[in-house]
Amino acid sequence: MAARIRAEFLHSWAAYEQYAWGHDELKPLSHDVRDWYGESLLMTPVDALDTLLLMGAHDEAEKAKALILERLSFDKDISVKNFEITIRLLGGLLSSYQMTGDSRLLRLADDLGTRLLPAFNSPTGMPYMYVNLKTGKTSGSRSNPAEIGTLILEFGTLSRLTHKPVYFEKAKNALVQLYRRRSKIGLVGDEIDVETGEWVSSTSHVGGGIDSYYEYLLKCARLFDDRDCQSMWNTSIRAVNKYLADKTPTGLWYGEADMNSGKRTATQFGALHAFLPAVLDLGGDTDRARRLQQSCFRMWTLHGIEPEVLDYKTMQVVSPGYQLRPEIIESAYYLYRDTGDPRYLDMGRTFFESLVTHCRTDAGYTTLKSVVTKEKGDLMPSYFLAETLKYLYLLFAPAKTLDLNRVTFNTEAHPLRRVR
Ligand code: DMJ
Repeated sequence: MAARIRAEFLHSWAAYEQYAWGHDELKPLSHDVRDWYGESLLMTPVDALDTLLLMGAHDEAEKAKALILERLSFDKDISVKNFEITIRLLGGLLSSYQMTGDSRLLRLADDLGTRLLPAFNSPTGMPYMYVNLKTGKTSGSRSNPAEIGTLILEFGTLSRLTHKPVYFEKAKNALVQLYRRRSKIGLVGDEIDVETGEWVSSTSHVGGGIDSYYEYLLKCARLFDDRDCQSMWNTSIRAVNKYLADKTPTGLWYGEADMNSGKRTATQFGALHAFLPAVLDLGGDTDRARRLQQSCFRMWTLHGIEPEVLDYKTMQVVSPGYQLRPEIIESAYYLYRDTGDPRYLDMGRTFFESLVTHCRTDAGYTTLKSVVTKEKGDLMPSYFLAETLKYLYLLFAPAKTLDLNRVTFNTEAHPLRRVR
């Protein structure tokens, strides 16, 4: 299985090389490219480099690294999303630096970190959504917990490696400021104004816009031995389990509730929510993690591949696309490494066969517009190579390929090691 997954990774990488070399992302059906900001920031090569290294694809890794070192420049007059650039580029550069020891990758990370720092210059210290890489001009005062609270692993590691505490301090302050604004019952909403510190939306859930905030509370405690993060995680996960968890005839799910009253507002769960079994398991709650992963698997097998959003009460698809997302595979990987239960390998086989059957094209893999009709979209997001195929590969590869006890994955599956 590991060899088959590696072969599919190389099929996808070859397509990127052939049709999109030097661009952010490949559009596999049209053989066209997608550059997020008009000019390329090498999203796919930076995101994919540590997967190439882990899979032992030495020639491809060398070529990708050479491209990055030759062409990647952040001296660009573009306004970028702080969160996406941090998790994909800063995270990718840092893990590749730790894996290769090539200090030029760290220099790029340091330069990028410096350019992103103005994002934190809001009245509350919570970052604006966008920052211009050349001028430092910020925009986007309405943000969300995921974009505010998913920065500390990357900024913290950068601090440790460069001996510049400012990165860690800014990201930690943002996390604390957000946590302080939780409701009386301990939940957060899914939109907040970083200038006023007021919530714009009081809808609470564990899906997109909030998801990785929780992930980083726990992982910050783990990577940096940070007691504040540990205590913020303990308090937060208690509230999440109390108000968002929903035991139904179709299994355990985590739905939506109002952050102030705790009242259930919707019974929706989707591909992004499927990160939670991994995080619950990492936090020591294997029982809930296992039960939730069973529900996620049910969501996957309903139409032969998972929808973006499902109503778990009616089991009707709410949002039918499949964006080549990794979360459910990531959870199978954590659970397999923790429990050794072969059911997670079986799940992995199902995930892989579905991907090959429905998403494979002559030029890499593509998204689906609908898991019901299986109509294809036209994009291979960089996280497909950074995360989806990496977690799938690691699920089947010998455990020694990567010791999970010695790394902490950022939310884009870039493994970060502790820095003494
Ligand atoms: C990735 O960029 C990250 O995993 C992020 O946390 C959520 N969205 C995508 C994958 O689905």
